[in-house]
Amino acid sequence: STLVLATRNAKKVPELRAILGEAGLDIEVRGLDGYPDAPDVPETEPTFTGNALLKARAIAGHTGLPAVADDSGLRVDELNGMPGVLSARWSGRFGERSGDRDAANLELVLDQLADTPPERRGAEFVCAAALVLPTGEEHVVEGVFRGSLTTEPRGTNGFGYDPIFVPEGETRTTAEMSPEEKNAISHRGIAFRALARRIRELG
Ligand code: ITT
Repeated sequence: STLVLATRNAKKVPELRAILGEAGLDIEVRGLDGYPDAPDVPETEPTFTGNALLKARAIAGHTGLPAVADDSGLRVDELNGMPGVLSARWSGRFGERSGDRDAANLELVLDQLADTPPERRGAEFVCAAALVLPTGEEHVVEGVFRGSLTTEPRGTNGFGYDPIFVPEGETRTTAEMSPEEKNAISHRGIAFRALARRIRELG
């Protein structure tokens, strides 16, 4: 069988493919590359779950195939959970999908925490993953990844806030880990593995 992952982020497709494979599921995962007319769904909901469902519903409707979408972001304790669902757009550099945008977002968080000591630099990545079937049936799961924020960016792997995020019990940032190491413990890894279990239960 086939499912479509509703993302334009090229790093997410191989990750879901690998996780479904490890779960023993023989499912072809397609990105949106083959669907140039797929709607670009604005993330207008106030929650990760709401946005993941919006995207998955739109792509299931467009393709007629089961669709998975995820919405994710960083919640910073000291900033009362911000940037949260605004993580991709935090610095106001709307619409950019370049490393520049990521760098601007990360610098803004570091600036806002300039006076915050190490013991109050806690943060978590959150990922909601939604599966919508052509029948309209919907499933949502969530993954949370606790850690703390550095004062300087370190590492070149990953994307977004990875250069400033150190997982609980680690000394390296997630940008200093291999993709496999990060996926084994990350919010998206947790959510996608939970989704794989859900798919297996569906048969
Ligand atoms: P799609 O919406 O097309 O899937 P996206 O990259 O914009 O792609 P999100 O809407 O889930 O994905 O936005 C997540 C933002 O949160 C992302 O731009 C990063 O700034 C941050 N983020 C999420 N997961 C992250 C991770 O694993 N490492 C670093 N930053 C992350």
